[in-house]
Amino acid sequence: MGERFISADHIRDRFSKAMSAMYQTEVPQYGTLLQLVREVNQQVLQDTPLPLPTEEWPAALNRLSVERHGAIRLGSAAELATLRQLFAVMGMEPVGYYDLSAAGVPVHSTAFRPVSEQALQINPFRVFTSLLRPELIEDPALRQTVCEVVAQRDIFTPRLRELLALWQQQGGFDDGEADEFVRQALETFRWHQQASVDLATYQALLGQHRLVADVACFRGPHINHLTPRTLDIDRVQQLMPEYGITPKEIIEGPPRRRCPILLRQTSFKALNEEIYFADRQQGTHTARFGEIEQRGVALTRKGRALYDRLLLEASLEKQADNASHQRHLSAVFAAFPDDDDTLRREGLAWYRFRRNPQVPAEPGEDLDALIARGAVVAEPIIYEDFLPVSAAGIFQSNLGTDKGQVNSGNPSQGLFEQALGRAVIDEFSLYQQLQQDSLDRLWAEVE
Ligand code: OOG
Ligand code: NI
Repeated sequence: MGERFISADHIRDRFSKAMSAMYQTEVPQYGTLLQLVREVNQQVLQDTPLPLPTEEWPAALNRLSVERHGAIRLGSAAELATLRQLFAVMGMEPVGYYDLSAAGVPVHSTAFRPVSEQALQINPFRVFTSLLRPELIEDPALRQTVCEVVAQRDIFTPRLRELLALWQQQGGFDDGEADEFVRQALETFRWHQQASVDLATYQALLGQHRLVADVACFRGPHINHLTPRTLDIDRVQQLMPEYGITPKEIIEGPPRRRCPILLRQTSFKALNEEIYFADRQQGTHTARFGEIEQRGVALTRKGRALYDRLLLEASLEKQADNASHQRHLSAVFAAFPDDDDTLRREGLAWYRFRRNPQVPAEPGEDLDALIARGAVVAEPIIYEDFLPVSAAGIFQSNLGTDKGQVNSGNPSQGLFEQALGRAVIDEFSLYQQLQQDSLDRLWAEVE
């Protein structure tokens, strides 16, 4: 890349900040939530310093302060294919395949995100991107209406399409082009108070499935939430009402633990917003909400299988409120080791290894011995992805209890990848590579 080009990581950083600023003006409660998360994170950091060498604090704190994910829902393969190019400009690649039809939601999804360690450190911005599956809409007439209204819209500005072509040609953007790209890209994610269909069509689609109406009735795939990362989700959940925000009842994901795993999430319910329809009638639509999350160590396939099994076991017994849900979850998850040493030795979670220069390494020592003597520190590799069961819980808390009529539980990764125009990256291979890279560096240092 020529020197005049701005790096993909910095374009992503600009974009995520512009998106956050836009969403704060669109949904003021999101701004309040950011403030609350900032305060709680500061408190946690005062009480427990980061478990990292001090020279790495500034980068870690910067990452924490910019860290967010967003979510959008697309209507067609063509939209997804162009969106993939838009995200590629920002170094965001499709990672993972999520089948939400299992939860009665007629979409399947991936997460666009940076993948290298360095890129994640600069700004780990991710966008959970869902694609509507019209084949799961049972009523043929409604299915046709959806496909028609989606085919008629262009969710990208003409200038954005020009900029994407320019980027392909040049292989990058200079400072001015990068700024213009960010401005144009933002337009795709903006909220539209005007629906592109009349009230009757909206209501028909709503009757099929709320999400179908959300995808098909607007000119663009408005960002439906942005999620900051907190270091103590239980505390934020508890404080939300004091800040005038009503959280959803249950915190999704694993229970609170000494060694946090995967990710825990909670949200506040979607706003009821005024909409003007194409036939000038007025109505309301609920789509946009707020969410927070706490991230822990990434699990191996073996660890993930154990997580899935315990989560299923816990779900067999429904609990009345969050406190009893969390107590019950903790009891079931007693079967999941809760110290880094066991998690690592049993191959349940991924770690990054680093030399501790204060303790000399003896020749010929293996990893366990080096760690036991403190010559090497095993640091959890953070989970950067999503959890389909949690996502389904968040979808459902916003969609209400009516699940809508869709055929459920048939993943179709092949169809998704065909629409995307490439294969999604397997998230486990990324974590494995991060761990292996750190081991290679370690042995190069020790030997
Ligand atoms: C996406 C929900 C998934 C998460 O954090 O699991 C998600 C949506 O509602 O479109 O964002
Ligand atoms: Ni989310």
